[in-house]
Amino acid sequence: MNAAYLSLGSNIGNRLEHLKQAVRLLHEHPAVKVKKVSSIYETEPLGLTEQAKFLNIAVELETSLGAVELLSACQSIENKLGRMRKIRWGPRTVDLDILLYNEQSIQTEDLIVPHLRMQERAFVLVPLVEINSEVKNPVTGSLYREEPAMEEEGVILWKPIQNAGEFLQQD
Ligand code: A4P
Ligand code: MG
Repeated sequence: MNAAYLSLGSNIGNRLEHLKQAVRLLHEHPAVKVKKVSSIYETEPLGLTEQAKFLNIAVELETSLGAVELLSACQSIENKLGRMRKIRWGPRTVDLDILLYNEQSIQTEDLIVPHLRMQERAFVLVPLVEINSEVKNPVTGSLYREEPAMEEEGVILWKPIQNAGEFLQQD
């Protein structure tokens, strides 16, 4: 079995519903088990700032999929939930990024793990560290909770979540 961490974000329409559907589809995948879901954070848009605020979460998965297969599974969930792949860094119904896959460093044309910009983004780090405060950058060995970006503003706790079951059941 492999352990993976994902970051999910949505800033269009019913943001919570999009995140819930994405987590549900992950969980329904026969080769994926959702182990943990972070609290839900409302975050200021980064990159293209003239867009709506995001809801962001992190999830921990157990999966028998290889990293590239996991990326395909994430992309098919994005497509199913109607993501329009038009504007880089632009608005999206739901975006699923692979942050970490075991303790591997992967660099192919389509997949880079650890995710390239994760250590600079509070909207990625805060939910990730909430579900695992000991998680480290597999390349540098540094703890993500000690990254300076953890202290940045613009990441507000929107709804606390205790466990994956609670996340999937709430309205
Ligand atoms: N790709 C390479 N590595 C990975 C990986 N580890 N996980 C490739 C997922 N995809 C990976 O991604 C572009 C390509 O990245 C894919 O084809 C895949 O092969 P995309 O999802 O199609 O496009 P994108 O998401 O628009 O671009 P990018 O560069 O991934 O943007 P980011 O970095 O994901 O930024 N602000 C807040 N507050 N919250 C957010 O969630 N998200 C973004 C998107 C910008 N600002 C945000 C948020
Ligand atoms: Mg992305």
